[in-house]
Amino acid sequence: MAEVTREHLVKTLENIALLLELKGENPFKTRAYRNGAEIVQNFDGDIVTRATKNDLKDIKGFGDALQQKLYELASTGSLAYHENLRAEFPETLFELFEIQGLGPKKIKTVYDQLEVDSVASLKKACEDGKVASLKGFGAKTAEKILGAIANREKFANRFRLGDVGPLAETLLERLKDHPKVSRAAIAGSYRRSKETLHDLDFLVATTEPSELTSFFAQMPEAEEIIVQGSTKTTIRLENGLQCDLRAVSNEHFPFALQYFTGSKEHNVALRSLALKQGLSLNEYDFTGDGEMPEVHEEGDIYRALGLLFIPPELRENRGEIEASDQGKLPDLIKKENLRGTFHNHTTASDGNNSLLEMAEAAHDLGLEYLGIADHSKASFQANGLNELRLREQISEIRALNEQFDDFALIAGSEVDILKDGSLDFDDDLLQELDYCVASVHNSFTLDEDTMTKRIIRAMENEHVTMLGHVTGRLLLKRDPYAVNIEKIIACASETRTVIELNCSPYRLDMDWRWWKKAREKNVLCSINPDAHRIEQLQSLSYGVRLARKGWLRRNDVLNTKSLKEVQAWLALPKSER
Ligand code: DGT
Ligand code: CA
Ligand code: CA
Ligand code: ZN
Repeated sequence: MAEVTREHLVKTLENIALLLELKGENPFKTRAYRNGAEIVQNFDGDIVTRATKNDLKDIKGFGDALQQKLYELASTGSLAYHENLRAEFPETLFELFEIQGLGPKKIKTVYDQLEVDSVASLKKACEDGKVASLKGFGAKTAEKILGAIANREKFANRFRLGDVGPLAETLLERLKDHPKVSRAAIAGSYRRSKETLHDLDFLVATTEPSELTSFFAQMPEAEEIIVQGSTKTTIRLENGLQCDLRAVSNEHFPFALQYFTGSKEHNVALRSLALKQGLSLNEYDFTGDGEMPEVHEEGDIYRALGLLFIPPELRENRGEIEASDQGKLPDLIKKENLRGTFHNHTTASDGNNSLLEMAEAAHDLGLEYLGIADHSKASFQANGLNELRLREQISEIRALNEQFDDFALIAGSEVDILKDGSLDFDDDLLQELDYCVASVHNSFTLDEDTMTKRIIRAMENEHVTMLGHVTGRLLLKRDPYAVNIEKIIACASETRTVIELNCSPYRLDMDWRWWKKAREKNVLCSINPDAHRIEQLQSLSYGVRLARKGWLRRNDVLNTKSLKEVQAWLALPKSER
């Protein structure tokens, strides 16, 4: 049985509510499940353990039926009632829930009246004008639905870096452990640390290529073999992710690694540089007249062209070849440089671990400090803290800090930027905090100018240390809201406001393409996990990868400062930072 999490409980209850709505069941029943989902979401304590022990009686809002279902779900990992409900509908119908802006009411209408039961049939019904003529729909809605379908197609077959990371590394280790493999790597967009990827490009050096391609195709994770050849094979994993394996000789390995790491644009530029020097570069070799440079590893290829080694993250043809040529490549930040981190949640708002658990986990990772930033009261759906609860949390943090000797919690808040750019707490309270992250969590549809002014107003506040998840994007899920990043960076520079690099695999926001510009304007970055449970502190490593991709060095990142340094820095007025 897979580990049951709070999210699993919440999602199942919400899904039941949706299915009941589709069936046209009475609204009270539907609401009971939706309320139940909310209670589970916000419960202050270990709800999963309680449910596993059927110890839910004294929790307000759970009827007997709901308690029984949570018990079954938590203790067995599945719920017969839910499975049965699902079985009443065609499996493809559930695709419709992935279409943004299409709620259960609308799904029910198209299902009942047009017999739409898949994305394909919905698309057709929109194109035929049938959706537009439905009561309560209209041409505008039909058009929006088509847009959302196009979006879904655009996102299809792409994967978030953080979601594929653990499995990618497991498969790589397996290849490295194979006795016939002398070197192995993952090339492609994964090695370049792109935020989303289409497929993984494994590479091995071996004297037995066909043995390796069959080994790869026969791994238990391979759901389907798409191509199997003697030097190249492509498989599909259970989640749909494709993996290429190329098996090459040890001599060709550096060339293959360079070539298949890409990007294509970087390779094109590199090849034309080589041609100017009379060398032709391909995925196997240098060729040309005269003596060829000796190449044992990838770095030798760059050296042969008179360049310094270019870290894979920078290979996007965005100035890295020129910088390498001029000896001006940045000395990129490393994971070990991080001394602490900011923006983390606890059970006080929508997190899953207590202050102490979060502190211990951060300490175990070798960090010297952990900035707490639970939600503020306007984020009621995330159980945001009001003034009283925040003040209690500040005291609790101060008390805990008395117990630690080589570690400190830093008291903060993820304060909502309200629609007009004012903050959810007044200055008196913000002043009591050690730091503050300001974030947008609602009114996403403002036009660019209004949104930009809204955020700028927040950054102008003396107590706003940093700006959280700048664009609100959720990778492969929700587009960024409209905001002028150039102006945000200029304002961050003037007001000495830090910009966060949110490490959640869904966010990785601000986008890596902007960090070089921010750095040129002396804007500091804070690499923040936005952790809602202790395990999510691990996503710091993705943050570092994206920071590297954004050309950031150690000194460009606030949380490379030691605890003492960061405390001194926080004590300065913004203008002196
Ligand atoms: P993606 O879409 O996330 O899989 O991105 P990549 O960069 O991993 O792309 P992929 O898997 O198609 O190819 C891996 C690398 O192989 C790519 O970054 C550069 C190299 N490559 C592939 N096709 C070409 C090509 O037509 N010309 C050149 N110069 N390089 C190529
Ligand atoms: Ca790839
Ligand atoms: Ca590929
Ligand atoms: Zn947030």
